[in-house]
Amino acid sequence: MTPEQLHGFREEGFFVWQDCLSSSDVDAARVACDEWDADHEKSLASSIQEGISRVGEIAFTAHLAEKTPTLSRLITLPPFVDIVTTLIGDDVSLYWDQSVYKRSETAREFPWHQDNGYTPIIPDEYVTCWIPLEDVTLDMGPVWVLPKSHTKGPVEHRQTPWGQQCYFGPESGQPVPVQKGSMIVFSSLLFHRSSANVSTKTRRAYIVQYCSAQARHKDTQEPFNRPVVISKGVAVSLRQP
Ligand SMILES: O=C(O)CCC(=O)C(=O)O
Repeated sequence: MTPEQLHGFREEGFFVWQDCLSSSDVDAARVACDEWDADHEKSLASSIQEGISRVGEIAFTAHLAEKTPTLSRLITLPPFVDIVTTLIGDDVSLYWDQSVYKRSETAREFPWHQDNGYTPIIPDEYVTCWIPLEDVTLDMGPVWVLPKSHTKGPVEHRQTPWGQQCYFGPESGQPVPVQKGSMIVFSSLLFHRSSANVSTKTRRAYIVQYCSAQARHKDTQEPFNRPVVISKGVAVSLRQP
């Protein structure tokens, strides 16, 4: 990471790392995510809504890296190792990973939240990498951020039918359209949302989040116990089934 990127993360709560992934690595991730998403969409067809996923609108498909060699390789490529050893330390766990597919003409935005609003841990801050699986333009429902909002620390969230929400004010924030091969790196404490997809294409993204290997559940103080991906500064392979 450059000093400018580190400054962006600390001061603004995010930065975009331009052109850090090869086209072939992103294509391979997209092929894998497309398959998992197609399976998930089929199962959503019978339940309509599952958590915050809604058939024909938005699908969050989680824990893919542990069962997909392409993705377990992706999440320990050098840019990720650089980000997490700089921002978290030498012993790092996979907090969560998921594809997020927002279908064409999904009118509803995904509401303002901090990632901490879902499953909070100690230490509070962890790191989210939002990876577009193709160019994501303004009309496709990109991520919007509220710069510097991470400095508020963890804030209260309200459960809404569309997800946890922590901000109901007038600020619209800053859109972060991002091209294939680049990614958005942000603090789990940063307020962010994603807007409507008014394009004719499904907006496809893969998200991977990292936390300290010593992390604990905030409510129970129990160890968080997620797979270690960096040990003593070196990438560790996730075991595949
Ligand atoms: O990709 C999106 O549309 C929003 C996803 C998001 O903010 C999240 O999963 O925390």
